[in-house]
Amino acid sequence: MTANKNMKYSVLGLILMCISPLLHAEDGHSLWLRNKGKGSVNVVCSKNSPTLALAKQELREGWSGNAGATVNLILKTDKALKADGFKLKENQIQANTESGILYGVYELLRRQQTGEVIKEETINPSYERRILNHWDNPNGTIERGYAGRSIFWRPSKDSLGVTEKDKTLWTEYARANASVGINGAVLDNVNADQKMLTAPYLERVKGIADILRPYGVKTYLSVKFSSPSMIGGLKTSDPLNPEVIKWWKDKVKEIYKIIPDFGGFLVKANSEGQPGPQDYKRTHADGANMMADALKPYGGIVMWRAFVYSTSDEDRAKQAYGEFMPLDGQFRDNVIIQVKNGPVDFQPREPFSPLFGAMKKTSVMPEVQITQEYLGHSTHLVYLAPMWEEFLKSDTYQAGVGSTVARCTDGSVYSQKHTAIAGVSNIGLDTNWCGHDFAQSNWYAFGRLAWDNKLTSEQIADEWIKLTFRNEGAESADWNNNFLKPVKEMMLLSREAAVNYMMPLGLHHIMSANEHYGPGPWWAPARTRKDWTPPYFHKADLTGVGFDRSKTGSNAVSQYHEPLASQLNDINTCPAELLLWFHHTPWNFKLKTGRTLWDEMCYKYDTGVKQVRQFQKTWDKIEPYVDADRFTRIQNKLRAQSQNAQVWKDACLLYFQQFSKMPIPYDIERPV
Ligand code: GCW
Repeated sequence: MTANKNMKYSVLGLILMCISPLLHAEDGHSLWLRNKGKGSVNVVCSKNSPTLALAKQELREGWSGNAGATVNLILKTDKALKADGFKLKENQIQANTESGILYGVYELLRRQQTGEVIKEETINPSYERRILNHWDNPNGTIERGYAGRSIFWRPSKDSLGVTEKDKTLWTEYARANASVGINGAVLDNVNADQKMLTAPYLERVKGIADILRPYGVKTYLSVKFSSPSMIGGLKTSDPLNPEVIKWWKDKVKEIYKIIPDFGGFLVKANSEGQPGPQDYKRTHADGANMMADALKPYGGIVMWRAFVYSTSDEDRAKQAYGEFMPLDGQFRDNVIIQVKNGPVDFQPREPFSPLFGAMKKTSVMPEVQITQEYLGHSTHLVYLAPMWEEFLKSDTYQAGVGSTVARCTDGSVYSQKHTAIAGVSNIGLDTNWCGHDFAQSNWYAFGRLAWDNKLTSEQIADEWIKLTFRNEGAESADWNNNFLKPVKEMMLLSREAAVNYMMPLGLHHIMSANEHYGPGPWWAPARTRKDWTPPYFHKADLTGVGFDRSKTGSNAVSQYHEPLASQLNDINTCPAELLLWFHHTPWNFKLKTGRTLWDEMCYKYDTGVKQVRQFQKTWDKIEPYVDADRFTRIQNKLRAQSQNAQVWKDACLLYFQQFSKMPIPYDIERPV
């Protein structure tokens, strides 16, 4: 009996093992690429290549325009088009490059599926390089990853050989990226392992690059600055040492020999314990330029991160600006400084980093985080496009009114040889790729915004919902009113809801230590770095709460351009959503809403909780419009999110109340 049962299980196991590569692939197909075409199409293209073959195949499989139509794919040089750009017509896609044709195909198909107009248009991407940063370690784990293990790397005991299963998975990954315009992937963690530059790992990178190439996705690597001494047998990694320079040149040559279209390096140097040029009394520019010179002959770039801060007493939010501004103008033209959207660290809400627009003679690229390190991991439904839209549209005033972050980084304001944007990926081996079904929308949204930084989060949500959830034959008015509308509303509110129940009014970095999931405003062990502890950031005491970054405090406001600097500096003109970021504010300070700071804080936390409860109700009502699997999965996640929101509210209000010593207002539900 038992033997029989075991056998039954092992047969089942075997079957599962055989079909599991397909399972992920199937699911991959079903990301936002689940529509099958409704009609046949005749595709005319005089050339052939792996990329063009994909373009044709996508058209044939996804066509839902007029049946029997003919579509022309035309490759010809046109000055109005950038490398990946294309001219779109109902029955024609014209581009300078094969990747341009492929992007045109995805655009055409998306418009057919979402019902958007298809008129004659010239479409160019906002950024030349639209890159995912994978914080994947060679042993298969992912730093801040919440969707399972790495799709690229495996436990170190496993072989590095590329399997058919790998290929299927990477093909699905590349296709999903290409469909939203993502054209680059950094395959390993910025906390880089020197192993990545050794021959067996480079061989696997080649294997990955070969799969991603036809989809126009270039591979990049994060590299450890001290590689020459760690794996090259040199005594130093000093960037000005001739042997070190030669080591990098040789390494780059070795890489391009097997990956001719390799994109370049991403470097985290002298940051959170990582080695860097400062270890040898050299500057970031010395380090970045040395690598840039090695990559230059092959067209490669260096993305050098500005996420730096030390244990000094200086306000952590000010340090990157302090370190990088003096170097403006010293970097090679194939170096791009990669700057996180905010000056601290991917918090639910931060002002934009003051480096945007300020470095006028240096290419600067934004880094946003798709994985929800500080936004509820893969448990909370938080659609991040509103946050990125807010960030990209922030006016830096650096070159007059309208110098938005988007325009200061995409080449519209300053001439940059290269432009780029990076998103820290939320992808893993989980069957739904991102842990939470709605987290897929953040992968999608990153790609769409990287392609067009003027898109609204609403339009992106609209597209994504239609592509991901609209069933064949769904009656459209009914579906629009009862699914699209409420779900879109929920998505659009979700980021503000998270800010409300986690860190409203400019509060930041008050999460629990290490995991960065729940609340922890009290966490401050004696021997920990102060600038990692929440009390360093919220500075709550009997007089008030918030970090004084005004002129009377750390003066971080001075890093912003006028008139913004003065607006932020004055407690009466500083926007309420950033109040406690810039001001230590008295508990009874009156806000524009008429409430005191304490009452407003209570109100915000409570609003956040209520918003999530509303999301639960919204979701419960849409049950008839979605398959049972996704319905239940998301319902369960929302339940957890709702409980978590309550915990955040109770914990934070009870913690801060010991300082405010004020009662929870009567119309706010009291913590239990
Ligand atoms: O957000 C912090 C994370 C670290 C991360 C670091 C960085 C990769 O907590 O896990 O390390 O930022 O961006 O370098």
